[in-house]
Amino acid sequence: MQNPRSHIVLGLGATGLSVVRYLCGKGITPLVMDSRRQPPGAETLAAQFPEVELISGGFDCRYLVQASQIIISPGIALNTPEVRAALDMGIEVIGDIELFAREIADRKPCVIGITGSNGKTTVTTLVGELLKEAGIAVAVGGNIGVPALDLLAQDPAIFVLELSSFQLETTHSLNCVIATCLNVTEDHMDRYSDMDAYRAAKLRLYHQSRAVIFNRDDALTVPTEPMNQNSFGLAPPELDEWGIVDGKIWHGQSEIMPITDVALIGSHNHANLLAAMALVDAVGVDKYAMANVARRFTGLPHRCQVVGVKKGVTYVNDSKATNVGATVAALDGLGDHLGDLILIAGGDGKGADFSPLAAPLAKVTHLITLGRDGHKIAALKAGALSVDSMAAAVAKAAELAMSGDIVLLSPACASLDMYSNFMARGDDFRSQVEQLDGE
Ligand code: UMA
Ligand code: ADP
Repeated sequence: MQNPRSHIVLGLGATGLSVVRYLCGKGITPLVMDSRRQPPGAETLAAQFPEVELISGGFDCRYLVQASQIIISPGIALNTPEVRAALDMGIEVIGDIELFAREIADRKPCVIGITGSNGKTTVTTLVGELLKEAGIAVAVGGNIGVPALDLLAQDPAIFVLELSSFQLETTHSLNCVIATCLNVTEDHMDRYSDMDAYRAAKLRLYHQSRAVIFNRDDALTVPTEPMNQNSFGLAPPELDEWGIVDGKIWHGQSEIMPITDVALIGSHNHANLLAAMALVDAVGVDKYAMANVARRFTGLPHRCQVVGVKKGVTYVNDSKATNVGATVAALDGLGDHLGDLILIAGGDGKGADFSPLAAPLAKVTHLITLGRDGHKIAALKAGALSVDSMAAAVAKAAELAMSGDIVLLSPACASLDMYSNFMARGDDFRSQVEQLDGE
């Protein structure tokens, strides 16, 4: 009989539950531990897997050091003392993506892997849409929301996985058909000792892929050793690269489409589109399918998405810009637009250094700030206006804007000082825009 504590699932939540489902499906009953007193998923676990024991409110080292395998959730750091103790004893500690990789190891490579600091969800979704357009059966998951192991039931031709640095730390044998690291900018510094460690976690993906696509405009994405590589970037391409020439997307010597036909806005999103095209090219998607999707994919909610045009003013919701890097990208991406740019920013800054915003703020004609740390952003630009609600911010922006201008909500901050999450903040912005006069 199986030792009931040979497999320990560390962390419940979405990942832990998917691991329990997978292991129980294989006839293995794991022990689950979570440091939280009431971990999310506990009720589901009790209802669907009454035979699985859950220890909550802490990790019990006595069991951990006797396990044969520990499957750790991405939200738990590998240097947690109890986990370190198990690692020091030589016990295998892996993540859900590694279990997934082992399950599909006998198949020919069938995973497209996507990582990066910003743009992962956009590119992952785009890749899924491009494959569907080409008639390829696809399952999309990972950090984007559906745990990878839950995708196995769908048995598609291609799995598209959004992968966080946390997930990559505990993944060793993914064997992607192709993979990308879109960009590397500061994030999750509470989990990493420095940028090198964060970057190294991301670039682990390259070593688990037959071919890699890097970003020519971001030196930190360039592979550190020779491999089967190609690149995307906003400048003209050389050889077989992906890039832009005179307002048109090109793949090497082949013209794909004019940028004016692309529904996504902002040059960072055009970079995302190039990355997605480069990835699906490797599995045989043709340029007609690429152009069809690019013409209709307007982006995901809350990520530089146009939510209305009123009196000729375009309103853009980028509420997902919860870090400085994302707002810098939005300003760089939209800053070359001909009309004025009016920015609404601020919220819970999570202790971030806002100084990288100073230079891109030169592209902004009017800055309107709100939220707990709005004043820190306001201090970077003379004449900034401070308001105390989204309604006031949108009303002020509408008063200042003229036909041809863009009003951008891109807070560079988390929303938690004023909203339950970034979606609620973006929804408030959209509803204030909808209430403005004009078509
Ligand atoms: N936690 C504890 N104790 C535990 C286990 C978790 O305190 O014992 C905390 C973690 O510190 C974290 C939270 O619980 O704050 C959630 O962690 P988790 O590992 O249980 O998360 P899951 O519910 O399994 O969701 C995870 C990803 N979350 C994280 O990596 C934090 C989800 O990405 C992902 O969609 C899901 O697996 C399916 O793959 C979310 C995310 O925020 C969107 N990711 C980060 C990001 O995108 O920046 C990396
Ligand atoms: P992720 O899944 O990596 O968080 P998203 O696609 O959800 O990425 O976008 C998150 C934020 O980053 C949004 O504000 C979006 O406008 C911005 N963003 C999207 N693509 C890029 C990019 N290539 N570079 C920088 N910022 C980006």
